[in-house]
Amino acid sequence: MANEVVLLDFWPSPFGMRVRIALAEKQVKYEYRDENLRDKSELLLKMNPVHKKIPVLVHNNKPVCESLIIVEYIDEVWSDKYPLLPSHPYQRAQARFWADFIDKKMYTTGRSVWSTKGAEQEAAIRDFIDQLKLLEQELGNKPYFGGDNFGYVDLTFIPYYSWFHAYETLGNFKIEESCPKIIEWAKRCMERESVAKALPDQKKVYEFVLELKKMYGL
Ligand code: GS8
Repeated sequence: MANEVVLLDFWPSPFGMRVRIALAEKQVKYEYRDENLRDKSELLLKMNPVHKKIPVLVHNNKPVCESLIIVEYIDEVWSDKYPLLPSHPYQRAQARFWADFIDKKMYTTGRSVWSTKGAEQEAAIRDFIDQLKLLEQELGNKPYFGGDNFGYVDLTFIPYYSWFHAYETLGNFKIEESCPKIIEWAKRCMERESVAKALPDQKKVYEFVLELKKMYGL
């Protein structure tokens, strides 16, 4: 089977970064298309008519949508390469549980951190730190959420590291003070080529968040 792979993405998207990391871990060659989300391409609207969101993986002209579903698809299609999900059903269920937790919480809480002020922002920061502490507890003394190997939960969570500087600067707090092990883990992940190449520079994301704030009049 020919493998024509196109990724519709947007560079600061933590959801897109997950897919970039997965494709890199599997050594899949693909065409990267950065979308303008203010003026979406015909291809994006055709490939994701339901949500009209990136990322979309177009594999041999067929779309797969939603980042975590895309990552699982990649793991199944390129099953001969570096495994992302654990093979044991119980461990797979646990990995999906934490990926789902990250998916439900990080983006929205992170957004509250950079988009609010005063007491509302203080509450958002507390919430954000509480979530990181839960994740830190789950990590324990393991090098990765996946144990000895970088895997599905690591790949789901690490994209937010590129947003940490924006959260910290706009919220005036330091993640490392409350969650040092999360920062150690993030730095360990950044040593992987797949991660280092997929994540944009933290300063660039910060500039992007400033633009977003201006755009939304915050
Ligand atoms: C979220 C994708 C998403 O929010 C996933 O893939 O996991 N649950 C989905 N994509 C955003 C860009 S990142 O903030 C997007 O495409 N937004 C365009 C829009 O809402 O119009």
